[in-house]
Amino acid sequence: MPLSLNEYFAARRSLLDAALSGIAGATGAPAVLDTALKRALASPGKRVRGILTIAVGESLGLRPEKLLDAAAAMEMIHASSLILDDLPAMDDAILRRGEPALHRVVGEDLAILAAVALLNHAYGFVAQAHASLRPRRWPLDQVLQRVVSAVGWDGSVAGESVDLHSEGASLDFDTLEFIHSRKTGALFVAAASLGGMLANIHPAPLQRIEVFAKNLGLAFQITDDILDVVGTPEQIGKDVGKDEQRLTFVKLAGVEGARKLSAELVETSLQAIDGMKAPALRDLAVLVRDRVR
Ligand code: GRG
Repeated sequence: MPLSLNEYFAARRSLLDAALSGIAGATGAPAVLDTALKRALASPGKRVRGILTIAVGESLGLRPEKLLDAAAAMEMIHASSLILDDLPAMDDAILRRGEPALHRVVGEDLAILAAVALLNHAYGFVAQAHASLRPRRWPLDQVLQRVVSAVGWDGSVAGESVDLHSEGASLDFDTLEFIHSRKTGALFVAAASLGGMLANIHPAPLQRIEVFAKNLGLAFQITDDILDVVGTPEQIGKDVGKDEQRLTFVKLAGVEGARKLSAELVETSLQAIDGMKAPALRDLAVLVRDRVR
């Protein structure tokens, strides 16, 4: 019998949590850094990006266990971006995942070093996943390039830099799309592409999966903006009202307008995979549409 929606995500999330705790238990880092890494890897994220990697690979016939290195890599990249984003020089956050932000526990120096270490080793895990799965159509350089550009100066880092320096920029859809498709959407696209490439996907369906993930990532970010306004720290596990200085979809369209936009993007993402045998991806889109944390 197929697993129900929540059972599927709970089951994949616990596989992934176990993989991350295995990584945390074997870093070999000096004790001071190891403490920071363990905290970062164990903190209770939703694991959406890693589950996206698993769900795409699984829809193409790979067993979830085969996708854990790649999924862990995506979560390590995401964790490093959260640590950096929370620093006083960026968002100056107090709370993350219901716990004090990492720099408030281990200090800014070790938090930065942990973020750099996680990001660095994430690429190692992508390479390891590629070596064990050997997808014929996708050589390692192409797989790595997808991840590199999602993170680097044309990806998440680009989005964050414009976001932080957006004072005076015009509040219009194109500017917001530029920031958020890079800040958040790009990692969703990389996570989905990675699962597909490791499962040896053909180029045409890969394009459709990428359209799915891009729209879903943007919808996810819009909901994040909404929760920053309507949520509470207890509910979402992080500070609220942090977006006052930033350009957000809520500022552009109001809460109801942003909700509508997010629902439309989820619809577009679902259309992109219409007819594909990927029920977990459809379920994931619905979860993103309806999420309250
Ligand atoms: C190292 C990838 C990398 C980037 C450096 C700091 C920075 C540049 C980018 C910040 C990007 C950022 C924080 C985007 C926000 C994305 C977002 C919606 C985060 C919340 O994601 P959830 O809700 O968090 O999935 P959990 O805690 O559940 O994992």
